[in-house]
Amino acid sequence: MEFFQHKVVIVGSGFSGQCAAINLINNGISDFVILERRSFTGGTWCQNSYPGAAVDVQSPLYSLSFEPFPWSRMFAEQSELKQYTNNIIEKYNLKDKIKLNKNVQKIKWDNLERKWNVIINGDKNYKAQFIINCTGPLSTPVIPNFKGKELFEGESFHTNNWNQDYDYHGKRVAVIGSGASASQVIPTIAPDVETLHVFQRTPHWVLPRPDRVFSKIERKLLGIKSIYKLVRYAIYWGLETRMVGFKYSQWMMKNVPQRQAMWHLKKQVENEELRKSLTPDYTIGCKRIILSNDLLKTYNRNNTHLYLRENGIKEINKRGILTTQGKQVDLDLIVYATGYDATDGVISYPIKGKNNLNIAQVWEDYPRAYVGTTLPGFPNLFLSCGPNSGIGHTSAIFIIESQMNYIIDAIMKCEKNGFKTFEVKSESEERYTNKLHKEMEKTVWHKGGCNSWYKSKSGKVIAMYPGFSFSYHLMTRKVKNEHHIFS
Ligand code: N01
Repeated sequence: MEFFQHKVVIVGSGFSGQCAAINLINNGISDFVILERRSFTGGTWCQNSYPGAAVDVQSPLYSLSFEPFPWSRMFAEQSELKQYTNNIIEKYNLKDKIKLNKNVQKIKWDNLERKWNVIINGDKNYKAQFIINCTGPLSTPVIPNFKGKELFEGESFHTNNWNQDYDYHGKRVAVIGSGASASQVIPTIAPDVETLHVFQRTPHWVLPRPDRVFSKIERKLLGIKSIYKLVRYAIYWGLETRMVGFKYSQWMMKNVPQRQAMWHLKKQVENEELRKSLTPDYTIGCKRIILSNDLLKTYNRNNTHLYLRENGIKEINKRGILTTQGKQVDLDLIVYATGYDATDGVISYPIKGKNNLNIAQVWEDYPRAYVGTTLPGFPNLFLSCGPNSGIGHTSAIFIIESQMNYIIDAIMKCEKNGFKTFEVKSESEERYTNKLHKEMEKTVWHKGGCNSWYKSKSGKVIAMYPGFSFSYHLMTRKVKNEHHIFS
C-alpha cells in the first residue's frame, strides 16, 4: 500500500484545523497536511448557509485571539464568518496544506512503526506520527426516520445542506425542529413564504439578542490588536459570570434569565394560549439558550402555524405531512432543522489504537477523554472539541485555542526530547473523567429536566465541560508530565 508520510495529519479544515495548523507553523513544524472531506475549505461556517445563519456568541470573542477583525456587527452573519475563516486560510498560506475531497475512512495505529495509518478509500493513504482530529462535534446532520419521508414529492433538505438553488419565496414550507438552527431560519423566511408550518417537539427558552451594527469608528478600533483584546476580555468576563448559574444555582437560573425569558415571551406574543405552547417546562440553560429578537413574534403572523408534540408528525406522504391528529399539511418544501449526531458521533470514522483497541468499544458506555483531548491506548492522537469540552456560556474558539496549547506542548515535548510517542496514563484519565461527571451532576445540563444533544444515549452529559472556561484554559496550558507517558 502506498502512503504519503507526514509528521502530523490534521483532519478537518474548520476553525480547529486552522488553529492547529497555525500553532504547528509557529512552532517550526511545517511537515503536516489538513485532510478535508468536502470540496471546499473552512468547515461549519462555509457548510451552513441557511437563511438567517449567524453566530450566537459575540463575534469579537467568537474568533481567534491573535486575529483581530473589523466585525460589522456584534453577532456576525454567516457570510462574514466565512470571509473571516477564508482570510485566515489565505493569510497563513494554508491552501497548499489542505487536501480537499479526502474523506478519512479509518485510522489505525501501527505499533511497529509507531505511527498512524490514515485510510482514505480509493486514494493514496497517509502515515503520520501525530493525528489531530478537528472534525467538529456538530458536523454529522441527522434526519429522523419519519415514516414515508422518501415519498414526498416536493423539495426537502437539512439546514446543514441548504439548497441555494431552491427558491422558497411564495412556497408552502414546513420547518421540523425548534432549536438553534430552526430559530434562525423561521423568522428569516416567514415574511417570504406563502405558509410556514413549524413542528416543535419541545419549546426552547429564548432571550433577547444584544445585537447591533458596529459604527465605522468601532470597526477601526476592533482592527487594533490591543483594543480588540480589551473588548474580548470585557465580553469574556461578562459571559463567564453566567457559569455561576449554570453550575451552582438552579435558583439563580430560574430567577434571573428564566424570568427575563418569560418577560421576553410576554412582550413578543400576546395570545396566552400561544405563549403557553412556547413555554418550556425545564430549567433555562438545560438546552442551549436561543438568542433572538424576532423568533417569538414570528408566531403572531397569519401565515405561520405552530404544531406541538401532541399534534406532531404521524407520517410524511407525497403531498406533505400528516399530523397525529389527522391534519394533512400540503407542502412544497420540508426543512429538517433536526440537529446533529453530537453525542455518540464525536468522531465520524473508526479508530483502532494499540493492540487493536477500538475507540467505539472504549466509548461503549459514553465518550470520554482526558481534558477532552487524549485517551489511554491511543498514543499521539489528539481530539479537538472532544468529549466534555463544549462550553455553553462563552466561545467554543476559546476552548479550541486552549486545547491547542496542550496538544502543541505534547508534540513539542516529543520533538525536543526525541520521544516517538505520547500517551495519557489510564489512571489519570479515569480520575479526571470520574471527577468531571461528579461535578456534572450539579449542573443544569444534568438536572435541568430536559433532553438535549449534550447527553449520550445513556443519559450522561458528554458534550459539556462543567466548569469555568478559564479553569479549562489553565488546566490545558501545559502538559502535566505526571499524567502522561513519553517513550
Ligand atoms: O439542533 P438542535 P440545531 N421529531 O439539536 C427537533 C449549534 N448551532 O441544529 O428539542 C421532531 O438544537 C428537536 O426537538 P427536541 C448550537 O450549539 C449554533 O438547531 O429534541 N423533532 C429540536 O427542536 C446548537 O445547540 C448556531 O424535542 C425532532 C431540533 O429538532 C447546535 O448547533 C446555529 C426530532 C434539533 O435542535 C444544534 O442546533 C445553529 C424528531 N424525531 C446551531 N428529532 C449559531 O451559532 C429532533 N427534533 C447561531
